[in-house]
Amino acid sequence: MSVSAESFTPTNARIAHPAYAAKVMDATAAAELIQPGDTVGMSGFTGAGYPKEVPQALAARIEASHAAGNPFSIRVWTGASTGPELDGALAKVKGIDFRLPYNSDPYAREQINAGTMQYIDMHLSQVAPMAWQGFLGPLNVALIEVSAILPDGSVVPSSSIGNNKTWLDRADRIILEVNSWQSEALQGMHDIYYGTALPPNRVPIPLVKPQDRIGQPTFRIDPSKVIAVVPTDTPDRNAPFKAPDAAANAIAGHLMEFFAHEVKLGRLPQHLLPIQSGVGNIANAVLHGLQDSPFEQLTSYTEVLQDGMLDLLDSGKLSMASATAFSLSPEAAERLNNNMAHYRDRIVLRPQEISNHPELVRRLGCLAMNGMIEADLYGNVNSTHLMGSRIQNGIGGSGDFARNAYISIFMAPSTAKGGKISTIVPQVSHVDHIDQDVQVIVTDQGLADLRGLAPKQRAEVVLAKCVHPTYRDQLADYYARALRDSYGKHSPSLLREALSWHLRFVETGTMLA
Ligand code: 0RQ
Repeated sequence: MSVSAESFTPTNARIAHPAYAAKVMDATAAAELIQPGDTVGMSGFTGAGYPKEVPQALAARIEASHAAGNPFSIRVWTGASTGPELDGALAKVKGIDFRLPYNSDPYAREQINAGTMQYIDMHLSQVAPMAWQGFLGPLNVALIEVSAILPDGSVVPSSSIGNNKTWLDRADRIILEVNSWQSEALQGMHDIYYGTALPPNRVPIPLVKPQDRIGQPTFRIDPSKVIAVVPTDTPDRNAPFKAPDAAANAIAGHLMEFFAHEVKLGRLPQHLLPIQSGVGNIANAVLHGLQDSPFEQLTSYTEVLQDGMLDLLDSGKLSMASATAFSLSPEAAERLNNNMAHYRDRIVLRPQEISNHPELVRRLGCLAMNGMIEADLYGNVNSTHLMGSRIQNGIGGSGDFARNAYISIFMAPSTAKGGKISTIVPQVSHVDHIDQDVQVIVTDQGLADLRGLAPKQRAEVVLAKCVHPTYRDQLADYYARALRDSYGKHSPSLLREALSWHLRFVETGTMLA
């Protein structure tokens, strides 16, 4: 039913335009509008701003269809990881046939590793431009959480932007979830840049400082494509952070010392350079380390804002932060929501093709700090695959930043699985970041500054600084024999032994523990 503008009184203050109010329906009805086999571009980035109602209703429909002997599934594209109401709900009913570009949901992870869900793990900055190139196929539906539809029909994004601009532009049909749990004061925080194009029409992106605003605060949407609007007030669901443990604190300590040294030598400015901080507890511990550091007036040009970033903003250590999403514990999300107007002036949320854009990361000179699964003696890094074959999450934005950063840093505790596995190995079992893209490796044992070093020099520094004492002799012995017996002596390696290093952990059941 359509409503004329004159007679319109909004029933939900967040849906303040008649064309959209006329499309309001419940999640079950909206889920009926998604067809078996559809490719659905969903919002969501690290547990923020993902649709919460329609995916669950769709999962219920898929389950019922399955029980009736007509199983079906869809293809899901997102910004990055989402929440249990999306990936979890759909994966549990085997409702996802194909997924991109990043996942951290345990049910989806099991199916990906069982080989029953197709998964493309992509650099996050490349998803939108590749969707426009066309080889990923058509996008049937965009299912996007937003925080409000304004009286003039413009649409205010939610707690993440991710690829939403692209999904809204590219999809044939649009379903919006309007989430009134999200603060109204989010309005004005976003910067949606519409200047991207494919070659030969690409132009320079006019952003030269992390705080620059180069776009507009709302999405532009073709209202004729909107087929459903679903109100909700369900919170974003993020896991709480663990308090930093001894290893995380040691890593943070080594990094602070390194930054202070670089400032002293005049190789980094006093306020450092824009900080990019990856996901997880170690990254959060490093942000805590900055809190207690002598550095002031910091800026951040990053992908996600974790709890530690809010603390740095509160203390005034951080002047501003640019990202594409929040990734907050429930307590920090509440703090943000209650004080959104205060944070809004110091936070900019952007599409992920801009937050992670190689051109911008290179121009700004980001200090990139990302987690890793393992590194080898030469500084090649595996961020994604346990034992070379089982994917954990995905490369995410780590590659966007690592190759283009001013200093590219990777960090992990020196051991995994309760000390049974060394995270420094003869040769990584899967390569995400080649040694040219890795300048610093940090473990709880120490920091290896690999800049300007040739391969054998790198190996010596990694051995001396990063390896846990339990594995030091074993790795030193391997390296000594590699120096002697390797086919080539540029990056000495005993191939058979290096590759079998990991096998014993699989064969002895360590990976099942
Ligand atoms: O498995 O839980 O079964 O024991 O791997 O390990 O220590 O919980 O990992 O949360 O610190 O994340 C690289 C995954 C680290 C993350 C990675 C086992 C370990 C455990 C997970 P269990 P932790 P963390 C911008 C940046 C890529 C994306 C990225 C990541 C499980 O940082 O996803 O950087 N990075 N994005 O036991 C065998 C080893 C192991 C190992 C760990 N060496 N061998 N198992 N594990 N090391 C943000 C975005 O892009 C969104």
